[in-house]
Order: sequence, then C-alpha cells, then structure tokens
Amino acid sequence: MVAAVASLWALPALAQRQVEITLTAAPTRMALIPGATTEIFTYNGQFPGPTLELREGDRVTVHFRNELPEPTTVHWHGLHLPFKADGSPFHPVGPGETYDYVFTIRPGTAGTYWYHPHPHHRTGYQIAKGLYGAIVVRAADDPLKSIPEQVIVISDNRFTADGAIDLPASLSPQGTIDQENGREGDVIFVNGKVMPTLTIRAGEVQRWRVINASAARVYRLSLPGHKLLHVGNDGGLFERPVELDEIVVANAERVELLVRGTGAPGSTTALQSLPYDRYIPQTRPPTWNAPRDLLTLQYSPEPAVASVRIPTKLRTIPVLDTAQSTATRVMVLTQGMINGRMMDAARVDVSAPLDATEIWEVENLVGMDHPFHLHGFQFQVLDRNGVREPFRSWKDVVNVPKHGSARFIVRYASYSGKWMFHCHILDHEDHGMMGILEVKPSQLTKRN
Ligand SMILES: [Cu+2]
Repeated sequence: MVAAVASLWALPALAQRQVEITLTAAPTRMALIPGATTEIFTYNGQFPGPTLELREGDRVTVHFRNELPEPTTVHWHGLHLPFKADGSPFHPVGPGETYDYVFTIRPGTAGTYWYHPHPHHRTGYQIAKGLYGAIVVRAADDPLKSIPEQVIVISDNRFTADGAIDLPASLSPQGTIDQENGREGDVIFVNGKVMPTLTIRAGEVQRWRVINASAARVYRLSLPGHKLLHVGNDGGLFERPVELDEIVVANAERVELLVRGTGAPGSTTALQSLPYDRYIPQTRPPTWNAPRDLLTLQYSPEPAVASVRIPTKLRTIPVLDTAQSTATRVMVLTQGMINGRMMDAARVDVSAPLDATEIWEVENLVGMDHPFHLHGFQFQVLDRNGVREPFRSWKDVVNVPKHGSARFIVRYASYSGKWMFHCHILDHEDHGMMGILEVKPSQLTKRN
C-alpha cells in the first residue's frame, strides 16, 4: 500500500480509479478446431484471455493465481511499470501460488498492449497452450474516442490428428525447424476463432487494434479495395495518421488502424496476410508465399452513412533527443544469441543509471528477421537499415530485418530494476536469445 501511494506522488490529479482484477491461469479443454477438443491453458477460462480495459491514471492490482502444473508469470507487454510487476523470469509464480501485480497506468500510456507468460524457457510452450490476452489503455482526451473499435488478436497454432496442440520434441525434424524458424501453425486464429466475421456499415469508420500474438508468424495485412489509415503503434497514437495499402506486423507488435467502410452495402471482403519472407531459405516453409485470409469483413445491407471526420492531429509525442544520449549499446544478433552469448540470469549485460537516455544499435548478422523487444520502457526508432524512421512513434518491439539493422533511443524513466531484452520469436527467446539491462538508482541522476 505504501508503494502505491508513493508512486501516485509523481502523477497529476487525474481521475484515479483503483482497479482490482482477478486472473487465474488453469488447464481447460475446449473445442478449437472441427471434430476434436484440445487441452489448453486459459486465463479465467477464456481463450484468448479477457481483454483488460484500463485508463491512464488507474491504480491496478491484478490478483493472479497459478493453477497450472508448472511455474509461470504474467508479463504486461509494453507497459511501463515497476520491476516487481513486470512478470519477467525473475519473479516466477509456482503451481498453486498467487502473486499480486501492482502498478499505475502512467499518463501518455494510452494504446494497445497484451499480457502473456514469461517464465524461463517455457514462454513459447505456455503461449502455444493459449495464454495471452489484450490490454486496451484509454486516455481521457482520446481524439478518436467516438469511433467504434475492434480488438483483433491474431495468433496461429498447429494440431495433431487427435486435436492436441502439436509441440514436437526439440530434436525431432519438425522440432528442429521450429527452433530455427520459430514455431508456426497452419491454423490462424483471430480472437480465438478461425475466419470470424466482422461487420461494418458502408461509410462507417472503425478503429482496429491489432495484436500479433504469434510465436513467429509475421502478418503483412491488407484489406483488398481499402486503404488503411495507420494511426498508432505499440505505445499508442502517432501525431498524424498515415495512409497505407498494407502493413507488416511482426511478433508482439501492435498497430492501430482506421478502416473506412468504402465498400458497397451488402458486399464482403477479407482481411488478408500477404507473403512476407522473414525466413532463412533452407527452412522457409513451402507455403510461405500463399496469401492467407484472416477474417471476413461483411458490409451490412443498410445504405451508407456519412463518414466521421478523422482528426489530422492526434497527439504530441515528445522527442527523445539524440544529443541527450550518454551511451550507445551495440547488440549483435546471431542465430539464438545476442553479442555471442545466451541468457544468464546471474549476468547483467547492460548497466545504466535511472533516467539515462541511450541509443541502442541492433545489428542482425543472419539471414532471417528477429523482432527485438525491450521490457519496461517505450522507445523511439531512429532508423532501420540506415533509413531514417519517417515519423515518431512509441515502440517496444522493432523488427530487425535479415542482414539489417535498427537504431532506437530510449530513456530509462521512473523505474530501476532488471529488464529483459530479447528476440520475440518465442523459440529463440526460450533458447536464450535474451539479455538483461540493469537500471540502477544513482546519486548522479539526482543532479539532473
Ligand atoms: Cu530471433
């Protein structure tokens, strides 16, 4: 209780709610594919887990109970919160145990996040078993408040003939390919359903909050006949909307899109994922270049409504100034390793003072993409492959292309502790393609 009061001290007087959430992870049996039932793991008996709706300023306590037969954690992917609430491998929750995650949603956080397990070596397994859910954080002054929303959680999975989740032994032929590519499945789920139907009225504008919860599959989204208005990334809205024909969403990334109902009343179209070659040629799946339909968008028969006006200015994003950077951290990615090393919980890979601003230069030496995730702090991508990022946004994952590089700038604000950085291809993460950033409270930083 004392800690919660102390963290409030730094926050402006927003309408603060005390939010209590009860979340239980447990095995469940569910019908996911035709003709079989599958033993999965769920949060509160739901697949995906319940969408958590939070507001900036909320003081959140999640009462978590682990009814799984193995240790787990709940990681609040992308949220800026205290170390003890991060759900990293440092704070496992044993079978039958409970843990309270206590954090405050800080101003400027509004966006789309997700929660999932993060235990050492078992993240891929537990997410494949069904443990993930969406988080929507709202701002009081959301410029798109009046626009109807859809949360779209995309994931994939693979099943054996008897309906069990197909998790081959790591040294089996398929297990070896999974370790290399990251495990992909031929069944694609949107919000736990295969090819669900979303409805829209002609002229209507909808805000889609898309989350890629897949272990490894990257989605290159396209809605034939429609332009997409890209309005937000991992850490919330941009300053201005950007019009696109398609968008790549790598593992653990989120995008906010405005879909304008430019189709005719009664017509249908499908949200598609177009081919995206993230693979090493030797293990590229034979079906990699086949487009996949993800969901049906069905226009209602009613006549078109007048479209709402979409604001041209969404919000102001503060600039993280490269002139303030006090260090550059070089991260070299090779297959399964960062800077030639595998994860060691007893080692600190990067040590920095609280409030420092630093640049990370992530270099990918191998012939497949690696989506790089930093815990605890949102960052701003500076450039990819040397090409300056066209606009400012908050990110917590940056996809580092094969034989490519990405640079981002980050400020280690508010919270000291040990924060993971890792590849978000879950097989790579579990293999040890992960390191530790320790942010230390420092006398020096107090002078600033
Ligand atoms: Cu990787």
